[in-house]
Amino acid sequence: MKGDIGVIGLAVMGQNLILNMNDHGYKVVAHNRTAEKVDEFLQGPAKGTDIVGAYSLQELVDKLESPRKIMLMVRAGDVVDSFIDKLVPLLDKGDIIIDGGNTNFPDTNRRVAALKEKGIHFIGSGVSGGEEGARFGPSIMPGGSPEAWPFVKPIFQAISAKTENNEPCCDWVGNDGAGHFVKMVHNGIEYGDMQLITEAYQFMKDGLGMTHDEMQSVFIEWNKTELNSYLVEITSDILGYKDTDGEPLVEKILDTAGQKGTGKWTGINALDMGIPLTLITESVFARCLSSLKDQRVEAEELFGKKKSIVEGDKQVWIEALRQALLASKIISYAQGFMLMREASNENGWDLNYGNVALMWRGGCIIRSAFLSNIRDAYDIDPELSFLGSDSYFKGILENSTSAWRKVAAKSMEVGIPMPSMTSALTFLDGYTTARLPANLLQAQRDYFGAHTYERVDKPKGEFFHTNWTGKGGDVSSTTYNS
Ligand code: NBP
Repeated sequence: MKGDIGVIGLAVMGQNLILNMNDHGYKVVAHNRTAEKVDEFLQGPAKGTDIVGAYSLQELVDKLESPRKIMLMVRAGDVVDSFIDKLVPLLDKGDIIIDGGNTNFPDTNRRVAALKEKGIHFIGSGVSGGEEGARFGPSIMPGGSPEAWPFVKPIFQAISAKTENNEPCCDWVGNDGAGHFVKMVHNGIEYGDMQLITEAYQFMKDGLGMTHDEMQSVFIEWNKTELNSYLVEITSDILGYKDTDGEPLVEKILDTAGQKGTGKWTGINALDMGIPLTLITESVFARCLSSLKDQRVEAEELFGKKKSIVEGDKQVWIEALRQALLASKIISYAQGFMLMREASNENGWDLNYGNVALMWRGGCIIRSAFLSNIRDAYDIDPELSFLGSDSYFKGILENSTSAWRKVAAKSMEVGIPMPSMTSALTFLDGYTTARLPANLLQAQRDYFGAHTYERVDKPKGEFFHTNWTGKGGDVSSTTYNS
């Protein structure tokens, strides 16, 4: 009997996805560049299963049922291109290559188009959930050649995480690089969620002077509220974890955050598309700032920074912080969905936002109860332009604004950096202000560069230039927005 699917790449993600596919009754053929890893896998974790090995790409291709489905779980970038180049001469028209790595979506756009010309279908799929997700049910976000989806769908939906209603956290996202785009935004949102939690932690630790056991209890309680999520849950575990000397391990970890680029890509795309994705971008910058450790240590001394004590009823502050965190999180998701909406319009992807929320509901790092509410919001209005306008989320934003402002103001007053929580509030203030000061900005642009402006008392699209000083000419610059 031939194999149902081939997987190339036997590192942590590949091995666990293969074992997951095997559990669901699929016969998997496993290949890896370094052939010894095939043997190690077959004699180790795959022992006693139906998984078979292939020591060359030709052997892999020969062992697969047509149309062949070959999934790459290798390092993103050139390695994917190199496998595609080697596979294509061995494949038949109608065969399917899937890239399940963390690929930047323009690469997937390019590969879908290039392989289409050769009659090969290509799927670029986000896979989230790390090792455990891959093994027992990840969130899977596939996009690319739609013709390939019916062949891959049963396998992907079988191995994916399921919601509490047993719906698979995997569905077709859209054409081209849509799957990898949605995975990129997922990772950006992950940056935002993590940053918001760390800001709450710093407020509690430095401002309120709470112990780690107290903070752990707070996160345990928060996890029983609308904030219920995987990241809040693991934060409570982390805060309770003691090193061998009985002290909290978290305080022994160097405070410089790493990043692999997906948050940065999300920010770059937001800038390219003109979407105010402030919270995620601030979260990326917060990681950049954290990496300036030596400079920060010197600057704290240079500026003689004092301890940031927050006075007042601790319980009242903790509840205010919870509300500020929840409201900021709504803004983060609202901005992320705005970015996906813009990308969908620009690329003709026709994204289904309710389905995206469903795919993130289980299996992935940002899984949370909150995503069910997002799905409900898009069920009510599939074209919702701002998540915060949905009645459920609007209610939370309105109820939390007062507490959110108190936390933001206090953090500024005592000097606790909370870039993401405060920028989220500023975004909401801007978004809900009908008249912003951009009129003055337009006047400045026209003053120094004859960039022209539109008038509130004239139809849109009519441009005016004023000779502000009486010395400039009447020639204006051409009007365009980049
Ligand atoms: P890695 O990203 O560490 O990739 C390891 C695989 O890439 C091995 O099979 C390795 O083969 C192969 N490879 C490398 Br590295 N360089 C190669 C080359 N020049 N030619 C051929 N093969 C090469 O594995 P991973 O952590 O399992 O991740 C796989 C993909 O999934 C990545 O794109 C990753 O970003 C993504 N992802 C990872 C996670 C996670 O939690 N780790 C989560 C979600 C997505 P070798 O054994 O011969 O060196």
